[in-house]
Amino acid sequence: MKNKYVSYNGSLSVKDSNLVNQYGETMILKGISSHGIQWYSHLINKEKIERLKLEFGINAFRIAMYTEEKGYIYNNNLKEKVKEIIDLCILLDLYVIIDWHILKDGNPLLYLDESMLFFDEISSLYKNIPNVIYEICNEPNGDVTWKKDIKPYAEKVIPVIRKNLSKSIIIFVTKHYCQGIDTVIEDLLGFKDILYSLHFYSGTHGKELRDKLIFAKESGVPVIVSEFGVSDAQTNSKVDLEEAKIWIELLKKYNISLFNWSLSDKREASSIFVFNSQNLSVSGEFVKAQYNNY
Ligand code: IDC
Repeated sequence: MKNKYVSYNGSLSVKDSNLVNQYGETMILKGISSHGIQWYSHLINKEKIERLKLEFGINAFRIAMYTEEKGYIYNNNLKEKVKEIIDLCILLDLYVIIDWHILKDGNPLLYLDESMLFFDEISSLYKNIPNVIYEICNEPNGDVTWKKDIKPYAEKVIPVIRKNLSKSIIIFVTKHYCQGIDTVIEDLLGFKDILYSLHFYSGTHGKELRDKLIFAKESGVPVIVSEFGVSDAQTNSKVDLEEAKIWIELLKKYNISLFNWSLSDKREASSIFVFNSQNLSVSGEFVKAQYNNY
């Protein structure tokens, strides 16, 4: 990879089980995820994103658009915010993930119609723009299964995007908060250029989930870590940097793209900034150091 930005790498695709650029060279996306844009979009501006580019060396950004919790379902104006951030990322030569951030709404089928309309509009608007990557679902959870709910959702939404543009990376989930990377191999989607997401929080997820990742990679599953935190997943109250290091070493071994949660200064361990400040938190400093070495 001569240069990590969009102007060089162009339109991405999946070859064998790896992410590649327009020349077929291995490609790694190194990014930060926003926090929920219904709460923290004031932090997403040119100055901050340029700072992340310079200090963390990111070449990608993820826009977390929650559906519930005062998210898109209740406030369609968030779509305008999404477009603004996409345009900013285009200006800064970055890849950008649009994340349909289901969470409390554990079943992606709940807002299927809204999702189809949203992705139809966005993918037709950004048809010829190689920057944009579509993450059509964040983390399914609760009483849902791959066969009954999760896969059928993908089979409805992906064709909507593909009708507007034949190429572009689409990120799809694995079951139970993206912890099921070892089981997708049994029933892969029948579409090209799909990356399957694994999410980890180093204070909660350790060797057991890493073993699933190793199994998936060795079986030829294309994987992306579209969200990880160096804190625990539930209380988000303290970091676990030792475990995070082991994780990042493993991702490096397989050239896996990764997105850190999150660009915020909320009083929680995974925020990259200290509460109410522009100073990097313990998590922020750690991720910055790791990224500069990734
Ligand atoms: C958390 C935020 C927190 C917010 C909560 C809303 O950090 O401030 O109140 O969502 O429900 C995930 C989710 C991500 C979570 C994060 C940490 O994708 O939305 O963010 N997490 O709990 N999966 C595992 C952990």
